[in-house]
Amino acid sequence: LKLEADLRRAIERGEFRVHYQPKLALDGFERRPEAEPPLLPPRIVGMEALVRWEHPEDGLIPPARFVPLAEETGLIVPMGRWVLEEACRRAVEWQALRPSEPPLTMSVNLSARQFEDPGLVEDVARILRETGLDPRHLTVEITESVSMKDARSAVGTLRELKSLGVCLAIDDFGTGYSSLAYLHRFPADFLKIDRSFVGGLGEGPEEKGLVPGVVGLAHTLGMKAIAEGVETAEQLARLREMGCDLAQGFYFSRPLPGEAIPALLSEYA
Ligand code: G
Ligand code: G
Ligand code: NA
Ligand code: MN
Repeated sequence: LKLEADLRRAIERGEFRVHYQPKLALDGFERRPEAEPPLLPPRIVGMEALVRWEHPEDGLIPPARFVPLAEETGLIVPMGRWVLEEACRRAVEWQALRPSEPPLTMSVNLSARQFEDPGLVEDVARILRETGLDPRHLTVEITESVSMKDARSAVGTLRELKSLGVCLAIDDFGTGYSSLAYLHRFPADFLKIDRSFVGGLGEGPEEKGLVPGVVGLAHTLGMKAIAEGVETAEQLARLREMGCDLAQGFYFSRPLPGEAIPALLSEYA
């Protein structure tokens, strides 16, 4: 109960922080079928915004410990607006650091309550306008379970978001119960392979077969595949072999405070 009261005050007091984890393009992204190209080093092409709460007494609290409560109380909606605004502002700032590179993209997570909020599309449009971020450089991530909870109405909301020009990602794919009938109607751009599958790469034959299967499914549906939770060079090598487009994980970088990102960008330039 104290946590709930604290959470209510956290927005007014500005206690939320956003950390950012880079998304890297693997070589498969630009592979030409005729040539056997040398492997280019992975390049940072985007960031995922991940919220934290800097509690005055308890220190930095991870989202697993307060997002469910924020969701229950509805506080996730104003909190999410703040995260989105902060992330879009940062994206514009960091794009300016690399004027000759393709513009860095920003990904933001939306929970069920946010996704169902009738003001969502208007909020996203307003924040894009106010921050000046090109809609094409924003990706909204919703989990497979949120997208399938009421798949018919989800398709409608996804289409509205899409009509703003933003990109869409289906997060934690493989952990929910997807209907392939709906999945192929989702106007999504990215399919994020849950890290529990990526962690199994290099183990038994079943685990080995699953990830290329999902990469193939993404491509069949006209989406790019993103592997989450890449922790080892071996996992990265497997993912490149199977043509996975993008990767995220501790192997490249943990989520970092915004202040640390300019240095990270020059390290991977
Ligand atoms: O940051 P961490 O690696 O602990 O993320 C854990 C979970 O919290 C992830 O499932 C992620 O989707 C969720 N999460 C992180 N940031 C946000 C956010 O800004 N909004 C919402 N709705 N969920 C988030
Ligand atoms: O939205 P999502 O639930 O996918 O959020 C990503 C979560 O995964 C965050 O909690 C982030 O800190 C965590 N994460 C990111 N990279 C790795 C990784 O390589 N290994 C593990 N175990 N967790 C990771
Ligand atoms: Na996510
Ligand atoms: Mn995920």
